Amino acid sequence: MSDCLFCKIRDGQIPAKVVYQDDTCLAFEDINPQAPTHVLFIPRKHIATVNDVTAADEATVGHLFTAAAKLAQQRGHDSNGYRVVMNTNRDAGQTVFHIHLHLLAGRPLMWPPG
Ligand code: D5M
Repeated sequence: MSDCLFCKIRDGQIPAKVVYQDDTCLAFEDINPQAPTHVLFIPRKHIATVNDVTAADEATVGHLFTAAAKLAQQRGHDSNGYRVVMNTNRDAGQTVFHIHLHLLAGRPLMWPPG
């Protein structure tokens, strides 16, 4: 999608600190980190919100979780713990309409999140 911020990061038109990429997804540091580790995992395919995920996208979306878990393990967060979250629409505070899995770790994370 031409005016999507994360599509532009995917295409290299906007810089980002990319920490992982493969044929299905891209992961980069959040510009406004809320924890010592705050990485966003996006599918290469543009999907605006979780409401737009179809059965055909299940492997793609599942892949975001395995990629995030792998990075969490590489950074040593698997034993202390981490959070993966995907915000959807206004009440959840979604601001970029290309789905992204937040990986947050490196400090105790409050629950409920607010
Ligand atoms: O999360 C959207 C997230 O995207 C939010 O944590 C900031 C982050 N963001 C916004 N612009 C950039 C750029 N240019 N690089 C890296 N990260 C960025 P949401 O769940 O939609 O509220």
